[in-house]
Amino acid sequence: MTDRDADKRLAADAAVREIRDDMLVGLGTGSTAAYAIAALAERRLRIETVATSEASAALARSLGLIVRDFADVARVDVAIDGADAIDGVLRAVKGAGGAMLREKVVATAADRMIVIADGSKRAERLGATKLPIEILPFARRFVIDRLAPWFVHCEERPDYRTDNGHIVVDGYGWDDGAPEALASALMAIPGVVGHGLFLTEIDAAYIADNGIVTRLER
Ligand code: ABF
Repeated sequence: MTDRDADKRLAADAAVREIRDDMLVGLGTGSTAAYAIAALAERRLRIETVATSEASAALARSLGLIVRDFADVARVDVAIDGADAIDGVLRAVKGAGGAMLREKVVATAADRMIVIADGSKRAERLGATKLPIEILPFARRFVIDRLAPWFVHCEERPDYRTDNGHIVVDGYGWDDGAPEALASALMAIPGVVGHGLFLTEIDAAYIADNGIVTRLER
C-alpha cells in the first residue's frame, strides 16, 4: 500500500467512525470512497446504503452491504465521498470518475455530507483542477460551443458514457474567482445535466496527510 493509499484509508476510516446502526449511508465513487465502503463492510453495522455509481453498488454488494435503489429514497443520513480537489472552505471539484451527477444528488439528499481525501486533494485554487461537465449526448456540439467562454479549452472524454448514458466534457483553465456564477451559467445551458462544482453540499471533510488526519467542519 502506498503512502497515499494509506492516507486515503485513514481518511475513510475516520469518516466511517461517524456511522451508527440504523443509518442510511450514501456511498461515494472512486478509490478513496472504496476504502470507506470496505471499512463499512468490516464494521458489520446494521445499516443500509445507496450508491453513487454502479461500480460502488457492485463493490458494496460484493462485501455484503445492503444497497437500496436511490430512486426509492428521499433522504440519506450520511454520505461519504471522495473529491478531486477541495479548498479550505469545503468547496470541491468532483467528477474525475464521471459520477458527479449522482454524487451531487446523494450529497444534497444527505443530512451530513463528508468528503474523504488524501492530502494531494487540498487545493488553494480550485481552478487548477479540470471541471467535469455531464452533457446530454443529443446536445454535444451545442453545449461545447457554449462552454468556450468559460474555459481555456474543453476535452470530451472519448468513447465514454456515465451511468446515466451521458457524455463528459472536462473544462480546463477556468476562473475560480466566482464559482457560483460559473455553476449557474453551466446549468443555464440546455443539455448540461450536471457538473463537478460542489460549493454548498459538503458539511465536513477528513483529509489525511502522511498519517495525520485533519477534520474540517462547515
Ligand atoms: C469521486 O471520487 C469523484 O467525484 C472524484 O472525482 C473521485 C476521486 O477519486 P479518488 O478518490 O480515486 O481520487 O467522488
